[in-house]
Amino acid sequence: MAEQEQTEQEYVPPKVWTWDKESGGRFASINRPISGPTHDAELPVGKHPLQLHSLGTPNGVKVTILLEELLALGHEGAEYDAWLINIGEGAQFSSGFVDINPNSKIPALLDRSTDPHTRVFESGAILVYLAEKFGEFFPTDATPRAECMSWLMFQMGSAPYLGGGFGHFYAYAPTKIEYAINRYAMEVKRLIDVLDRNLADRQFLIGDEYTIADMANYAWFGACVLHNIYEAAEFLDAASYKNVTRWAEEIEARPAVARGRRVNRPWGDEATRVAERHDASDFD
Ligand SMILES: N[C@@H](CCC(=O)N[C@@H](CS)C(=O)NCC(=O)O)C(=O)O
Repeated sequence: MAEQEQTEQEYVPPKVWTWDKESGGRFASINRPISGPTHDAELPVGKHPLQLHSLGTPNGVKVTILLEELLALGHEGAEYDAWLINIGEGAQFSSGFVDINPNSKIPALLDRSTDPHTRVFESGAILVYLAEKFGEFFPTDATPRAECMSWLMFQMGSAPYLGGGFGHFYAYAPTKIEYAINRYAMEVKRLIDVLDRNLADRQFLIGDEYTIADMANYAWFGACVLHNIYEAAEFLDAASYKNVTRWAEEIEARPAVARGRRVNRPWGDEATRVAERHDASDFD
């Protein structure tokens, strides 16, 4: 620890940063300071209009939960092919993937039912696109719509603190840096408390209606309070957020949510994995 503190104190940033060594943290091998493709490869195309290229992380499951909810309501046009993008192997840097997401992050969607085809990247944008396309889970009246958009953007803005900040420094960084862990633990606890207070007298984030804002926030904060993400539930005292826990449990009990959580998940219990989804029968 003393050695670690000393190293941090001794580091004097150079005038111009250069990429001369890997950070050593988990996932370091896929981090680069430049964007764009690393190799040529086409994306596969399935039989449905909606082609999702993703992985079952919190950002990925937001979209598969919405698609399964839409299908549960009978929207046949929401049938989709979910292809696996293995980010650990750099599949997000293929030329085909970069064509639909220049930011090389899952999830990315291609809607082939439109002319020209519509590409959508950023999970929040995909949720809004699909909710508008099918007229579900996104209120049309201005006031609840603004409330829904506000909680959706709250989630989009907080994921980098929860994942990129807290998760990275608590679970993935090569050394435990007290300053960084304190900074992000403080912010993450504050964010969960924002949700907890809002949910004290609301069933869902905007009130009585279940929306895309719930799906997005559940994917990340539900993982915090129900699934010990980053193995930090005890550290963050997640159980103390009673309203968030009640809300997350209610969402998780929905059959469409259970299906959405299984898609593009090549890890975990073999009986429940659905690495790629092309048909409802893939869940059998
Ligand atoms: N703001 C983006 C974040 C997406 C994101 O960070 N995806 C991660 C997996 S959860 C990823 O693809 N990482 C690959 C990489 O960083 O190279 C969104 O919400 O869609």
